[in-house]
Amino acid sequence: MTEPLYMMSDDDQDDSDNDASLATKTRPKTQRPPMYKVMLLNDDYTPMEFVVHILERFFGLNHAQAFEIMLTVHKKGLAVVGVFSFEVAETKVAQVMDFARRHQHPLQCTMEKD
Ligand code: TYC
Repeated sequence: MTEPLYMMSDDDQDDSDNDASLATKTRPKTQRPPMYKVMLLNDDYTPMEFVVHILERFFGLNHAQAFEIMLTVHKKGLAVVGVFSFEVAETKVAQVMDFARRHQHPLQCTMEKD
């Protein structure tokens, strides 16, 4: 049975199963913006507590979450810190890179399409 329009989930964008005889059930396809992963990279010099601080300050993580992600980067080489729109991701990368540079740490932060 076709779900009523008001019960369709956000990601159910296909209107092909709607009853085309009811004009009220047609609607234009919506476009979701592409999302970008922001990643931190490991290095041998940036202090662990500095990375934890960055994760709390710029990504709104609590201390335990920040410590966990920092340890993942330390052990695996990199980790995704969050997924954002292009402009928000770009801003986070710039904030992290600027803060690390001002404190003379070689920490690297990058983004890539999700
Ligand atoms: N590997 C660093 C150290 O041992 C810690 C570190 C963690 C550095 C995460 C960067 O993105 C990073 N001090």
